[in-house]
Amino acid sequence: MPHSPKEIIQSILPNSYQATQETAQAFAPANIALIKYWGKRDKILNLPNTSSLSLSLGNRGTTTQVSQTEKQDVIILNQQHVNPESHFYQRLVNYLSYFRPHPTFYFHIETQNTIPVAAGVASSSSGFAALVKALDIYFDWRLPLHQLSVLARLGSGSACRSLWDGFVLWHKGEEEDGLDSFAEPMTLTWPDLCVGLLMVDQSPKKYGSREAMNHTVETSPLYAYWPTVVEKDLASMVKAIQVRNFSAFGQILEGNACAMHATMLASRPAIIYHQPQTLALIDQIQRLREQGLSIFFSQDAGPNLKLFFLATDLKKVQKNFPTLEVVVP
Ligand code: 2P0
Repeated sequence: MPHSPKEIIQSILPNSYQATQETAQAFAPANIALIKYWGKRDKILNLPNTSSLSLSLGNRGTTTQVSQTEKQDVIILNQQHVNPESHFYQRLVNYLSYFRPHPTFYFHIETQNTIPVAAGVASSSSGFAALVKALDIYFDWRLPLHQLSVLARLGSGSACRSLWDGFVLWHKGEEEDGLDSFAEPMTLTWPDLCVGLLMVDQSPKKYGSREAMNHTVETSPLYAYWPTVVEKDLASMVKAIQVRNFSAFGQILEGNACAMHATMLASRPAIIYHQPQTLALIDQIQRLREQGLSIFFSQDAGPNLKLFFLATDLKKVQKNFPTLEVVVP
């Protein structure tokens, strides 16, 4: 039974392959989890303890070009050469090493985010998804999307949900090798649903999500309850989307994000992503809701908020939050 990322990837890829074109390019959307992924059963394979559900952000995401170069891998992010000493470079090169057709094959990767890096939306999700899509074209593997989802997950967990538009469900899977832990699109749509980003702080996060996730699993006494919360929320969320019940959708969305942060808050020492302005905005959202405006928030591993509302309320929401960046539709 293969268990290292390299063996698992080898079991998916053809035995031998080579570049079939000079360069290949692909786009993948960023995604926001409506029901969060927080905690792994396998840290090396990024296998989650729970399933999760996300919404992709349309044309906001990452475009990546793959070609070959000599001597060492070159990575260009938003038109800037990435320093080979940096953690980002090392992480990407470590991942690329799984895909070299021979040991002295070096990659030239050029990647561009159409979502501001500072917008507080994980660019690693669209980044690894765009990369595997571009590799698939470049080497002409023609892998089914659920297998590309497995490959993307080995780069970053949430990336496995960025292979599709719309609502996407990541099945946690049961197998030790994780070949059954991939995402798939839901056949549900909701054209009126809007998402906006509310920026609080653009500086780098206090703690990276990967470390914060592991710390929560290892030290939070509330973590034992998290899988039960997710299971219930996921089932109710699917129903709310099916019948387009926005009020139920929003309550589950907000409750799930808050439960994740409560679980983190109980870690020892506590992980706190909220800043004073985050709390002020949550207070404002709750007050507006009491006044009849149907808006709800979600929060990921950072102080920024994502607002969810329906298209009919767009003008009112923009009036109350002039800095809101509307990303979907
Ligand atoms: C999510 N987050 O479901 C959750 C909610 C942040 C909060 O997935 O270690 O970068 O690469 O698997 O995917 C962020 O964590 O972590 C994340 P790794 P990832 O979107």
